[in-house]
This record gives sequence, structure tokens and C-alpha cells, in this order.
Amino acid sequence: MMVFKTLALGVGVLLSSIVVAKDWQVKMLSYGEKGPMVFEPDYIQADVGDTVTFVPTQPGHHTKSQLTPAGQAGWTSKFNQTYTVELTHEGLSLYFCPPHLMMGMVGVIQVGEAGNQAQFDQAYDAIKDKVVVNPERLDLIKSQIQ
Ligand SMILES: [Cu+2]
Repeated sequence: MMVFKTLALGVGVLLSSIVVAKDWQVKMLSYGEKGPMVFEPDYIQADVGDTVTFVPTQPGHHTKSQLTPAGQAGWTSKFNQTYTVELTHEGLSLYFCPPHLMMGMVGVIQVGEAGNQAQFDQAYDAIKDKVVVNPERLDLIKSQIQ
């Protein structure tokens, strides 16, 4: 019985130390909780090894990265298609929906520490210049970075 208890404890410790990679689902929407033309959620805090899957919940959207951390491949998905990004490196990614950038259809993925904050700030300023409707939405997204 004692042997069994020790064994069970050992297995429990082993299981709790295994980190399970998560798949984050981001809906691409023409109308969401925060108004027209949104990624939902528009900010994700993830870990290396997680994936983000962009889901064409409503038609007319796709996703393109503006900035990724060093080592993380950029992406451009096709219209109306599910697209999965594997998060391979720590840092911030900034992405948008090309036809709706001017309406503030932008999102951020944070993986671990925001080590590339300076590059992010530059990319953010450049992209915010192109947003005509709801530019304050970008500030709300940015304010979530930790
Ligand atoms: Cu869009």
C-alpha cells in the first residue's frame, strides 16, 4: 500500500509538470462584441509551443502579420480560410486584416515576455497611421500588453 501511494504521488508530480500546448481560436468577424471588423479576442497571451487558429466565422476576412518576434515566421492567410500559426518564439506579434485595416481590424499576440517592445512600438505607430475608424481601439489592444 505504501509503495502504491508513493507511486501515485510520483505520477501526480510528473503529470503536473507536463505543459500542454494550447490552441487559441481567434474569430474573424464583420461584427463582434467590440463593433464592426474585429478579431475576437484581439489580444492573446500565450506560451511558446501554443498555436493560434484564425477562424473565418464570418466571410470577407484574412490575416497578415505586420511584426513577429525574431525567429518567428510571418504569415499571410487566404480569404475565408482557417489558418493556424505555431508560436515558436517569445515576443509580440502584430497582425491585421488587410481589407479592414483602416477600420481597425488589428490584433496582438504576446508570447512570454515582450522582448521586442521597441520594434513593436514602431510597427504599431506605422499601422495606427493607416487606421481611420476606431483608432482608439488599437490603444485598448496595446494597453493589454504585459
Ligand atoms: Cu477583415
